[in-house]
Amino acid sequence: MTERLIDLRSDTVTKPTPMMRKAMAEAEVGDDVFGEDPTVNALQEKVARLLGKESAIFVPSGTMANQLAIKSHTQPGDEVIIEGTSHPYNFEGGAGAALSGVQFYCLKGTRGILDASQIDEAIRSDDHHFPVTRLICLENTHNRGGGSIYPIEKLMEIYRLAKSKGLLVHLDGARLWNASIATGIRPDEYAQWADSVSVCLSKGLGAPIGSLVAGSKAFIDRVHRFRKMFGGGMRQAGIIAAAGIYALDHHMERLQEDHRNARRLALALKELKGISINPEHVETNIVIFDISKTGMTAHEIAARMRKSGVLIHPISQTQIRLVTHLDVSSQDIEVAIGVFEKVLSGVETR
Ligand code: TLP
Repeated sequence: MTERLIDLRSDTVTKPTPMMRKAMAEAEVGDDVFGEDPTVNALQEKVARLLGKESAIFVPSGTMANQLAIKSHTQPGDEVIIEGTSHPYNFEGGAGAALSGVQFYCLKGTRGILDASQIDEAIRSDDHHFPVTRLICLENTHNRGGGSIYPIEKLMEIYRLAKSKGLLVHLDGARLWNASIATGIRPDEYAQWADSVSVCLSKGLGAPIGSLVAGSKAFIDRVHRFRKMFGGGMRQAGIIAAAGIYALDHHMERLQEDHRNARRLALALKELKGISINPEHVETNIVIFDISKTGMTAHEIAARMRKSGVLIHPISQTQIRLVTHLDVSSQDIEVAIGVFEKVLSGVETR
């Protein structure tokens, strides 16, 4: 048997549980391109309800969800205001430019979080020299911000600003569930401050695949057309939608455990020589920290950790990201902390 690895690279690495696989195997299915898959329809209705939107549509990935939203909200040449470390701008292969022909206006957030006043300054005036500002894209929780949570008042202010200027707001809510469980603010309370929301089932919720975009009925009709164009129309997709329904019903509340594990990791890392981290900044399941004073690169540390069975994600020469999830227990976290202590035991500086 191969040695079991503790995989802290991402919450996308989870494997479906036996009960989830059972739900998938037993799912009623039909051809979803004809709108005839009862399980996909049930998932779409469930997520629309959870987000307080008229309609939702199932798509294969978070990237497709975000890009369909951008495509459906904009015209080529439009400008999209976004935070500079955000997922749609950095980690979606340049899709905004390639598929929608939009240009991004990047702002610098505090751990990914923007203020309405910053956005206000970035909105273009009505001048033929300028691109047309059309859309504001936000991310909650913010991945590169270290799983940071958008304060709901800020979302409200930004949405009100957008409406006063005739702009649209899209929320990348790949980990909106984490924000909701951490704060007790319901997903629909967050979603009311956006015209469209994308959510993922394949991150902390532990489904193997699947995301949704939610919004008004007219907007989702437009997304549906582009989903077909992008090749995202799926057939007996109830098999994977069933995993999503199972995940929403059974894996939501337990996100608290992931948040506790992330906090425990952060507190332990803070005690290690050469590591800089503020555990107060760890609000959900993502832990990002700086290793520049260890005398090693992030990749060297990752290689040493891997030899002892712990996988971590170097996100730059000097920064490492850890993500807690369904497939790492609190015991695994203690083992991972022990391995960090061993790998960093020779570090002199602090
Ligand atoms: N994030 C992945 C990687 O792509 C970096 C991860 O390991 O965190 N929005 C946000 C905020 C995301 O974090 C991700 C995935 C996506 C969208 C895209 O989702 P997928 O991978 O399903 O296309």
